[in-house]
Amino acid sequence: MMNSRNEIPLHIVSPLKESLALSKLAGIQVLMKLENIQPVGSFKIRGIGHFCQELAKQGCKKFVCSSGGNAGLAAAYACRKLGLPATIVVPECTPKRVILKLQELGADVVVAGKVWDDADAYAHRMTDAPGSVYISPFNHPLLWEGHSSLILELKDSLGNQKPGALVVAVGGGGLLAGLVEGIVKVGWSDVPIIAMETLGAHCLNAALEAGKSVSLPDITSIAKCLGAKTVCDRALECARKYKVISVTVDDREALQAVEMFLEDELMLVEAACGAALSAVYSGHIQRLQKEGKLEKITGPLIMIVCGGSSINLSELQNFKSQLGMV
Ligand code: PLV
Repeated sequence: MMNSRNEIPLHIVSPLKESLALSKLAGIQVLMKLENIQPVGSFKIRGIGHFCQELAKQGCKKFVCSSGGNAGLAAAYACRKLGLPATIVVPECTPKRVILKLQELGADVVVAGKVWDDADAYAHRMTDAPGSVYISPFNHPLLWEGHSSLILELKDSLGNQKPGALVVAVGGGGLLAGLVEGIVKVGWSDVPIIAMETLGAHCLNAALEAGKSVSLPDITSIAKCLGAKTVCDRALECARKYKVISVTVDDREALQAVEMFLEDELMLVEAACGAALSAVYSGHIQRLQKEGKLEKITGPLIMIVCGGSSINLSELQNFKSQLGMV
């Protein structure tokens, strides 16, 4: 997506590729939108890159971003490209490796609080004083506009074909809000979106059940990058207004999906992304159709492979033993 000044975006046009393994399991064609190969490993650069470019144009000189990891990496990368300083505030559960990556990108890193919400409160305090701009990992119209570029690309790739459904992981709901913005822009607003969360990070599901915005008491899922206690209002509004189907999975399903995806596609993604993949690996798509909650899918199923850098093989092993899977 080119913005008003025709600057080159900081994200890449990601490949759209069929997964034979996922298609076989789902019984319909599954196309993967490979956001895991974006600069710094996730879709986040779409929204955050756009946000930082726009605010830099307005004269902002310094950014502070709270993050579970991936938004911070995107912010650090964007600021490096723009030649501006970035401070990233992450919770204590953030792996050392991610902190090192952030520092290698030239960012200052502050570790504050147990979960993302605590780090976020700290980042807000840091930006109370004038001079630096707060970046939310998911809650800003510029982020949603940036994320909507994913759908514009999809439209280019698919031509006249319309997706049967989209599958997406939900944390604070920024990606979901961006996808909805995109489908409205291209005239696909009737395409169902399967919104996947892990239990213990299921803030959208909890809000939909309660019929209003609610906060989870704690984040207990291993998918820390889905770990916002409260979903953003815009995502909740989108979930009510459009065909969004909320599904929760447990950590084991998400991790199993990560492992199977590694075997099938030779790509390693975070548990946050495993939550989305488990829609097929755990048979939720088929179940929803059987239960009549999802209409018959006529076009390809688009799996948003959101990615994530907070994982390596030894961490995957650690999570497996933590969950009694070895
Ligand atoms: N992660 C945010 C929020 O964390 C972050 O700070 O990085 N998939 C991956 C790999 C992610 O990193 C995230 C968000 C999501 C999915 C969910 O996106 P969202 O928050 O826009 O729904 C607390």
